[in-house]
Formats: sequence, C-alpha cells, structure tokens
Amino acid sequence: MKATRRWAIWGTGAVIAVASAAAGAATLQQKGEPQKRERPEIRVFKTAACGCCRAWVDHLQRQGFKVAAEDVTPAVLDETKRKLGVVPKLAACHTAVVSGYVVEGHVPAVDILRLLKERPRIAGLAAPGMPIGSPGMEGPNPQPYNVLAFDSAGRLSVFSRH
Ligand SMILES: [Cu+2]
Repeated sequence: MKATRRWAIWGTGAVIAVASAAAGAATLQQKGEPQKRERPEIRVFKTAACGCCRAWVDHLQRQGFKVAAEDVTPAVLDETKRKLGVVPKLAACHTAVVSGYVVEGHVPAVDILRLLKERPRIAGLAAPGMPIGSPGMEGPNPQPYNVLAFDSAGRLSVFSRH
C-alpha cells in the first residue's frame, strides 16, 4: 500500500518534469531563427595583415555564424594548416575549424551550412588559392571556382561549383 502510493507520487513528478521539458523545448523553437541559433562557432586562424580574411569573417557573421578569429604569425598559420591536413595545393589564406571540420580559404557560408547538415566523412572543405568572386574576394571579374572536399588520406572531390 505504502509502496504503491510512493510510486504514484514519483510517477506524477516524472510526468510533470517531462511535460515542462516539452514546454521548454516548444518555447525555444517559437523564439524564431532556429537555424541561426544552431550554428556552431567557427574558429578562424589568419594573419593580422590579411584584409580578405577579415572580409570572409564578415561574410560568415552576416550569415549568422559566431566567429572566433585569431591572428597568428605566418609560420604558425603554416604549421596549423600542416597539422590540420591542408596540403599546399589546397591552401589559401585563412584556415578555420568548425564542428570537427577544417575549412580552408574563401569557402561560402552556404557550403559550410551544407557540410554541417550532411556531415560527410571528410576532413574538410577548401577553396584553394584566392578565387575572385568568392566571399571576401569580391571583384569586377569574378572567376568560376570549385569548393573541394578532402579527406585525411588526401582524396579530393568537388563539393560545389560557383
Ligand atoms: Cu583571402
């Protein structure tokens, strides 16, 4: 008899806890911009003198990303690329890390969002060189460029065409 009552009390508490957790989740979703709220922080390594790197950071922030940019020496930046598996043919100016992926160079925010949504088994994305027309590299004569996916074994594939 006693045990039954205790169970009943505990049961009521659990139901209330579950109900209030569900209500909390609903409130969060109703606050709007769920896709922006879910964007993880991007950590960007760049040199202080790099203007196009700063412009790319601005592009990410306009797209709702929280960016932690860090100015490092060119030697540290090269070492960071090497450690992250960015081989010279993939290299650009800045190097970033988001949610376990490497993002090298002027990769558009739309590609990063797709990467985070699809979560492919790759090491990261790269926009090698400094293609004119990519975010942060706006210019009068935009050139077509590919964003490449690379894995830790050095395999490359085209992730998107711009
Ligand atoms: Cu650049």
